[in-house]
Amino acid sequence: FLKSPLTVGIIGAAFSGGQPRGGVEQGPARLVEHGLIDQIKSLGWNVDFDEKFPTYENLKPEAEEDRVHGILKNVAHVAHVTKSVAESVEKVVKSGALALTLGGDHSLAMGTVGGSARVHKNVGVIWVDAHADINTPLTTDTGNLHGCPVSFLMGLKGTENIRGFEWLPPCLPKNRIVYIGLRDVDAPEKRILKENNIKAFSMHDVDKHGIGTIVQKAIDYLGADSPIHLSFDVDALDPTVAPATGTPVRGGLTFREGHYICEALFETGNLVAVDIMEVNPLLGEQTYVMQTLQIGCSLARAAMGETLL
Ligand code: 4U7
Ligand code: MN
Ligand code: MN
Ligand code: MN
Repeated sequence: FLKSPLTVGIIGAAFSGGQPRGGVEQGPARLVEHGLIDQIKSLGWNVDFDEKFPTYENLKPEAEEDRVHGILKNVAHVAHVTKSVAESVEKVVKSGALALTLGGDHSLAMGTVGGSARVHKNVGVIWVDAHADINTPLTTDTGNLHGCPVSFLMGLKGTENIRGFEWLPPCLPKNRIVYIGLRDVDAPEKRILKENNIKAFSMHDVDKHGIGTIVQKAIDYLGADSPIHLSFDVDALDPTVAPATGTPVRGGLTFREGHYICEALFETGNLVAVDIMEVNPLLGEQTYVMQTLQIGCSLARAAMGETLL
């Protein structure tokens, strides 16, 4: 699906409105400052990136506009920002380049997946995360939209008629997503996964079968000729590996398991978009932040063909 010469279009999505902790909006700039662009160039890719990080503050609505959706927080702001991200991703994917979105919180995936689904109707999503992010406006306990993007993409009950999201029609069928790394799934989310027969591999499954088998099953499930969108929440990794993130959960993927997923998906030749999400450089001590930034960069490189030998 990618044109040669291989080109990556980078979207620096400096946004934190899908959750309450400040700092995650600084993820993209810090990843770039860490050398990501040159690292990618040295892998032989052309890089299309304007070095600009929209703060999205100009898309912030009036306070009243955001108070109309009960428990959901910052609805109008998230809706405006994700709409803009969808347009950016769509443009990159349409051009035959890989869309690499640097987050920012995971509500942004409404925009990233929404954007790639506009180009590839049958896109398959591999969602690597400790969480299922499939709460609906009717099930969410926190009201944080970074816990809800998948339900909006699928158009599950309760997501219809949320003002601001008119731009996002249901675009992700229930059988076009596979989860890897789950270990902190809310009770209503478990019900949604079960009722809709959504493919999900938990950490238990990774332990039982090994990451090689799990990734192969995920690829087979989506189909060998399906375009793939990888949405990688760094909290899928164990907190000892990627500590600087807003919602860490013990018992996650190892360094190698995380990278293996990226490498194996690159090997399919079918990747059209990659999200590296939830890197928060304001959480934790400096050494932990550096470690997390380094891993954000190396995951991206792994998804772009960096191999060890
Ligand atoms: B992330 C949570 F309740 N499920 O809905 C929620 F546990 O993008 C967490 O995966 C969501 O980091 C985590 O708020 C969202 C909570
Ligand atoms: Mn998560
Ligand atoms: Mn997530
Ligand atoms: Mn998180």
